[in-house]
Amino acid sequence: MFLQGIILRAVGGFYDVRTADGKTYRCRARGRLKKVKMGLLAGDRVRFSVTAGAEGVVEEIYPRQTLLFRPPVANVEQVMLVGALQDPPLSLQLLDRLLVLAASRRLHPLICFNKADLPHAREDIAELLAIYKAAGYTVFVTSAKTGLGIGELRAALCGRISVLAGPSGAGKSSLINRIQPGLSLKVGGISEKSKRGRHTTRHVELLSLDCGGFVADTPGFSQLELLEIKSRELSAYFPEFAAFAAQCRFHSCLHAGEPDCAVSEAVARQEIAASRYEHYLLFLQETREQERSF
Ligand SMILES: Nc1nc2c(ncn2[C@@H]2O[C@H](COP(=O)(O)OP(=O)(O)OP(=O)(O)O)[C@@H](O)[C@H]2O)c(=O)[nH]1
Ligand SMILES: [Mg+2]
Ligand SMILES: [Zn+2]
Repeated sequence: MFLQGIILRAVGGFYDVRTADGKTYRCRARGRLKKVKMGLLAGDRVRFSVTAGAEGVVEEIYPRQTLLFRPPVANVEQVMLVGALQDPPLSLQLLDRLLVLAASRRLHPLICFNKADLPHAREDIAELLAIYKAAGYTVFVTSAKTGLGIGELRAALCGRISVLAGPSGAGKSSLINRIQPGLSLKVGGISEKSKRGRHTTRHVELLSLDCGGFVADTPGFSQLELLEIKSRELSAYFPEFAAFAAQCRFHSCLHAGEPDCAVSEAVARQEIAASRYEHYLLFLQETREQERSF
């Protein structure tokens, strides 16, 4: 009997494969499948044969739609970028960097500002929301502590494969625990279940949501260099630049001081947020330095 499913996790040479009806099979893999790029990964959609009860053998892996290296997960559709409004302080530069990285990997990015309950949470939250909404992103404001915004966050994750990414301490694991009670993910360095919690190890795991879909809790993108991004492509990853960029005098305008640059004019009129443009220029410099070093 052949079935189809998705790999939730790899455990010591076995793969836990979840079928659409919610059953999990512990599978081995055919030897030839080990030659697949990076091997079989969490998120891979596979065809497998059932050998006994809840055991099977993975026969075939379906083409991957996306592939993340760190953490290694296949078929991720969207990335929820989580930043705390306070503790640790929010870095808009890191957020903009992660937005560029997500877009360059063809992952749909979403933004979540967490810890809205903290008394000293940023006063400029309305401004932050305005900047990122104007840039075309979907933004959530949440508190894993009080439950604020959790329903909306859950709705955005249902039915899709998502990863949560962002700095350590932002509250990614806490948010997942709120969204799907019972998972007891390790939070703030202490396992809520036991000291030997599953998530003390570094392997990646897809967690299934009752509302459908899967989410991977990650320690964040550890690879933050804009390595594979070309200076020419960079502005395409700032969605709010597009409408203006078409009006620049030069078709090849990099929006970095060229005459009649409609993007920098829009910044001067405050139609593009100064912080976004500043980060664009910083990343542009980084990508150019990378290119020069080759
Ligand atoms: N006040 C407040 N504290 C929160 C909130 N969310 C998380 N925390 C606390 O922030 C700390 C870090 O939360 P985690 O969920 O472990 O953060 P993380 O993003 O998973 O961190 P890493 O796993 O290290 O990447 C813990 O002490 C949480 O209890 C929140 O909305 N409000
Ligand atoms: Mg965590
Ligand atoms: Zn320009």
